[in-house]
Amino acid sequence: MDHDRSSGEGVGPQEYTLIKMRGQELHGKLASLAPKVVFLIAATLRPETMYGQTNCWLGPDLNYIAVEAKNGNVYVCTKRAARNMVYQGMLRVENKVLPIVEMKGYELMGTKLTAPLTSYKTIYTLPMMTVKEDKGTGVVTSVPSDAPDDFAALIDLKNKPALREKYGITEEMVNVEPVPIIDVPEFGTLISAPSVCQMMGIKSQNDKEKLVEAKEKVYLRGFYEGTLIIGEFKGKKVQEVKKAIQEKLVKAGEAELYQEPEKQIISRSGDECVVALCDQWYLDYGESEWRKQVEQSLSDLDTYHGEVRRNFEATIDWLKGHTCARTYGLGTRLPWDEKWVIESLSDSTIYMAYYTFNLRASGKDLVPNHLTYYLYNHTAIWPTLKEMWPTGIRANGHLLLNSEKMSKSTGNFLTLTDALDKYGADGMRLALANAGDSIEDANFETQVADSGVLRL
Ligand code: A2H
Repeated sequence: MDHDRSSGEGVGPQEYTLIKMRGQELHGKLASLAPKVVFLIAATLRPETMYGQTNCWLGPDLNYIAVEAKNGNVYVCTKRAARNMVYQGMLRVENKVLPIVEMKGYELMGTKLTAPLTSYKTIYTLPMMTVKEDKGTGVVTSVPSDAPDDFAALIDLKNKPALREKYGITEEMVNVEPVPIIDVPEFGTLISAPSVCQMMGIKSQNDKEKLVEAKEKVYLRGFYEGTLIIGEFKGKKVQEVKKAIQEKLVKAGEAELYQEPEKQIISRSGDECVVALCDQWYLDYGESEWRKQVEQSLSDLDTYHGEVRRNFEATIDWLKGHTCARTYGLGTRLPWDEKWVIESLSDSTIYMAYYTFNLRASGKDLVPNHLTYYLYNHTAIWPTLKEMWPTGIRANGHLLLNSEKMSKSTGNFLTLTDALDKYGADGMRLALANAGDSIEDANFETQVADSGVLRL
């Protein structure tokens, strides 16, 4: 749906494992939910580290809601996460977010929880200042052995009685230690996150810059070189067991899979976009015989520019099965299922066969999608008639106006007629000649047009 976005073009979905942390004794606003079973659901990218959970993090000033899941349980997370879940069919109410309770993170501090795989029978919700409202569920599981962020936030709470007091946290709740779960050759017998934090002199979650560096070190090595030293998959490489542990948790009802946009996406109607689970029609781009024909068609094609050819090659390399239809908007009806309309980048891929000379000229942003579909569709319609295949594609950069994107919605916009009225044909020619060559963006500078006219 790239064409329907005002920002976030090319942004894809990110999958998280939601770890279900079950409330043992509920206090405050959550107490009213009994006898329902309440879970705080933590979003993680590292399900294989769940053996090392010591506590759960919440942002004290973030807003949380409780919603009813499809299975009748109650889930606590941010409203934004619940909205994605609605569209993924995870909640009981299907067409909107219906909070049963709303609360601030600080109201939930010190909640007793049971979490899967960890050796701690009870873990507590504790405050972490860096939890983001716009990522995951706003509930984060803490694995201080392998996540420097978690380790730093935990030592803050251990070292600062005033911080504990502010949020009603007792010493007992932070009386946990990092559990050795992953062996990384480079760190010897040491536990990754605490040893890297110590080496780098990290004393608190406020050491933000050092933490960025520490995370790079720990995550890369832990993931690529680490071996599990605990549990059912003991002795196996982290990379090999990640998926298996995730599946096991999901099967046991201890986790769910959830997706959200990997960065914020705003639609042209101004809404924040979600990842939705929908029926779709796919075109089988990438199928090996079909792909061979497309590679043939590309080798016969004049691209005028090496970079354009390389972009086509890279696209053909990764493009597999592509969703091609939607249920709204303008476009051609899908012939075999008329409630669908062909989405705009997949539509109009054949009409160029009518070109009296066949050169296709188009924006370079269409090479990785529409123009590649265009090659695929020509070879599909005329598998044996090469004279019907495209002979030339010339890609151009985008037209910038005074170094900014031309856009009707922002007002940075100039039509051909307006420009001619303002600067005349000569001013225009000078500004265009100065605007740039090849497939780089062309920059029309009004200053050049203006001063050109005066010089003439
Ligand atoms: B990970 P990415 Cl052991 N705010 O889980 C801040 N951090 C959040 C968050 C939020 N709202 N939601 C999730 N996270 C954390 C475990 C773990 C994680 C380990 C090692 C690395 C690691 C235990 N904490 O993540 O920005 C969660 O911490 C390294 C990337 O989407 C989640 O996985 O890439 C990770 O950040 C998601 O970060």
